[in-house]
Amino acid sequence: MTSAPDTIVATATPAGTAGVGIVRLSGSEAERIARGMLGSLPEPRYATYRTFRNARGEKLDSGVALYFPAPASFTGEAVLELHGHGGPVVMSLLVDAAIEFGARLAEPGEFTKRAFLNGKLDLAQAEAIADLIGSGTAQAARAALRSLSGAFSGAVDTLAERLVRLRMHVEAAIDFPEEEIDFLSDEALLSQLEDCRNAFDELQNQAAVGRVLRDGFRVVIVGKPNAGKSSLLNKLSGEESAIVTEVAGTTRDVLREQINIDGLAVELVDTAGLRDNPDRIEAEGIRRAREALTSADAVLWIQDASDSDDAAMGEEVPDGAKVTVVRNKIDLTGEEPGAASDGAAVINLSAKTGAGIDALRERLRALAGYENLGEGAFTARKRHIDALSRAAAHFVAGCAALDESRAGELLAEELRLAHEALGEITGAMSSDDLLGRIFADFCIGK
Ligand SMILES: Nc1nc2c(ncn2[C@@H]2O[C@H](COP(=O)(O)OP(=O)(O)OP(=O)(O)O)[C@@H](O)[C@H]2O)c(=O)[nH]1
Ligand SMILES: [Mg+2]
Repeated sequence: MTSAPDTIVATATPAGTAGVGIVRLSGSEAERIARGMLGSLPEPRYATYRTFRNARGEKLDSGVALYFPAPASFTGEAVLELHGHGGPVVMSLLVDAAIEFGARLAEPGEFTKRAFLNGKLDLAQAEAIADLIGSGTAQAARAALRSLSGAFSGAVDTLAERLVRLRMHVEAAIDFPEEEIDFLSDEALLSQLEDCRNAFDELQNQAAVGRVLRDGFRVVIVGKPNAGKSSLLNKLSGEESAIVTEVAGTTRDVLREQINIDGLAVELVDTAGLRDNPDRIEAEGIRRAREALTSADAVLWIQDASDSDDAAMGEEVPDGAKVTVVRNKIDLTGEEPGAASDGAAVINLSAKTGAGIDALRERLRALAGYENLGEGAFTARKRHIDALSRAAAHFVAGCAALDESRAGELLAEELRLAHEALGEITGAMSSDDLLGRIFADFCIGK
């Protein structure tokens, strides 16, 4: 364990007034500062009632002091917590006193960073702390807690294990080329590659859902003017936030509403109707609508079912977007509400009466991967998704190199890069680790 040279201090509770406020210190000087501010060191891990004083011995407050000697603390360093009366002035007096005694103000996230540096948490777990604190729904909080307790890191480590075994296999074969090796006829290798590919797929899917749990699911509503986009936004959110009129071109700006579908945080985005020859303001609205489309997790293409001209989806929707065609105003056509195609890619509904809205909610849950969440869900971030897809891309490139040119060296190199990218998620693996593993497992030279 490395002990940081300086001792940091910060208020751990939110700014403002409350019954109790907590000032936290961490670092090698925490013990000395505790003696200074409290008169003597409290018994480790016992709540001890004390008077809190500054360097001149002036009484600042009194309350409960908690002392955690290193390494059995959140940061792995000596930690002192002062639970005082929760007012901003009291808190800043306590922080100032700790600084007089030699602490310095902590940077954002520095306590958690030290916990990471001291091996108390890996990177994904450290991030999960912030996600747990910031979670917007109970489901997101539960998922963040699972990440914090290591569910995500564990899954990443399991995949990394597979890559390590593969690398050992391939690199050992390359290092001992006495016999000509035909990788493509190596059944064990091929089945390991297959397992690895499946493991990548599964983890990428889980992480994508985890990202949605953390960041929410962005649903962009587009379509021709007057199709009923704003009416649908209002119906789904249960509020009259968007202006609805029979005038085509009513919405000219991008409107956002947060809704919660059974714990799934959804950001609904209403946009200006897409049409040719708009006026200047509307043209800007249409430009913004197109921009919103590029960041959509799902797109709702609204059509007026009572208008036979409004059928084409146009080329507006980006490739690969998850599109649902919503045929609105079925109260005018008498059509059946609900899914009108396999997999509910087309849904009949009425934003006016609400018929068919439940089918749309169901569809959005399914698109978000929310259906098969189960108890195993964990949160993930864009950083993790990016690292995962880079790792997967290297893995796939390695497999392709093997297929096309039987190039074991290229496979080995891509596997190394895949492993490295995975390691970024938890901040875990270095090439030294791998060398250690190879020597320990293979006893080369014996
Ligand atoms: N009968 C019926 N009328 C609807 C329904 N949905 C919307 N309308 C009407 O259609 C008209 C247009 O609705 P809006 O929600 O403003 O349509 P929009 O797509 O947002 O239109 P723009 O903002 O101009 O692009 C309004 O007069 C609504 O009352 C529906 O389900 N049934
Ligand atoms: Mg509108």
